[in-house]
Amino acid sequence: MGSLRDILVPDIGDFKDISVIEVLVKAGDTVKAEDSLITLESDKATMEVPAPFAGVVKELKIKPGDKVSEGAAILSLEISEDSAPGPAAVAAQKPAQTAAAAKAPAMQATTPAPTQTQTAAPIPQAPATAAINEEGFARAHASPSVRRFARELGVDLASVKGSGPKQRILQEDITGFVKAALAQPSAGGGGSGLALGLPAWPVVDFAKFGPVENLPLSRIKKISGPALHRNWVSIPHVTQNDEADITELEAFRKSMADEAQKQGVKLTPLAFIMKALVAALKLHPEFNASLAPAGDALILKRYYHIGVAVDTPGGLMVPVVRDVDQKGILQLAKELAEISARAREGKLGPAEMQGGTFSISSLGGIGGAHFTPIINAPEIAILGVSKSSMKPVWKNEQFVPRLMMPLSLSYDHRAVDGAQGARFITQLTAILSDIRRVLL
Ligand code: CAO
Repeated sequence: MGSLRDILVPDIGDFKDISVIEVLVKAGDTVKAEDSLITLESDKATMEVPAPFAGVVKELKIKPGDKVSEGAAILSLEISEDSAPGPAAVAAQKPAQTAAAAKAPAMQATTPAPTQTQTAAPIPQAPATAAINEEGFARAHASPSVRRFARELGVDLASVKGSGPKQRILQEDITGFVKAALAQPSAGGGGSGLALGLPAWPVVDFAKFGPVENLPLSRIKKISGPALHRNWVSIPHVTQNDEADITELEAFRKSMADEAQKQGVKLTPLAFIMKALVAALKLHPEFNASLAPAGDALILKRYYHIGVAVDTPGGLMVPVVRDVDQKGILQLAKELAEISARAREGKLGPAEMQGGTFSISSLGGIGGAHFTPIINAPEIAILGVSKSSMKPVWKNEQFVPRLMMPLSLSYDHRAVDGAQGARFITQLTAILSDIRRVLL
């Protein structure tokens, strides 16, 4: 049996009747010397009172909301016989305090305790989940133990909403914040989705500078925007550009146009691109894949369902053409026309936009050369197609006019190396340059 001793509120400078905002222990708890017992809050700062000795809490003598001054009993502690006094006991039980930003200097001036824990100072972060805005962190209204807890989890207090009195951030606010962040869909492969710790978006009153009009985003944009944003910020994109010589392919397409038309099909380059793409995917299966949720494996798919971005009046939609490897060019062209028409009429069902293994975004019918398509997660890569044009190409010791089609391959660098990306696009351009290679 150890001796029973009352632990008192230590010298807290000139402060009197300070609120107890947290009691961090309960009867029966075993505490070590220096463990925090309570948090006090004046109008200038919050501070924690550490245990001067190790022992077992026998009885609490205060509760949150009480007002205390130096000498008030906090709890009775059964002190272990072998317990050496902690530095807090040696330093007359000075409380640990934290700066409440601009409020701090006054408090620091009154209690310059050598044992105090300056929890506002950077503590090395555990798994770095988010960048911490130090200024905002220091300004946040939270006790030292909550600050320490937030540091350990890499949570930026500036982003956490406090549910305590005067919006004080409590430990459960931090756990709630982390849970909410973890519940956000990850990018497949481990993106935690925690807040990025970026400065707030500037709010500008544009009308101050000239006439403005408010154009609400379409329903599709409102849905696709956050997904595009997630994919853009959580997937390390690399975009590899190239040009495919489609001179022969285009001649073949034109020679087939009448035959296709007789079957009611409009043959555009896209059906050929899809077929060439699947041939390249078969040779590079790591592009027809998704990262496993844990981010430690690639799930290779043995089916070839190609998503095609369709520009509709309401916004971008990506219907999926299934089993492209098992279909001929004319059938693909027919299906493309059908799904893009239905997308534009807003008649696509959700199932028709699921199950894609790789996507194509073709702006070839519009113009421009090369762009950075955003990967359609959880796919690994996406092919951007731009408008082909005649260019002088150096061939057999002379420049010859060739029809060149710009291609932009964006891939997830977590799953695919630069060399693989370059090999894939080189393979694809080779197939498009000689479409007979699809048969190989
Ligand atoms: N180079 C040159 N011409 C091209 C071409 C290319 N790469 N691709 C298509 N064309 C031509 C077609 O041959 C067609 O010519 P004609 O009318 O003279 O026959 C014309 O451009 C229009 O083609 P299209 O766009 O109607 O048909 P498509 O099969 O190429 O594309 C579809 C279908 C649905 C992909 C397309 O209509 C579309 O919506 N594209 C936009 C996709 C998009 O918005 N992507 C961005 C996503 S990120 O915001």
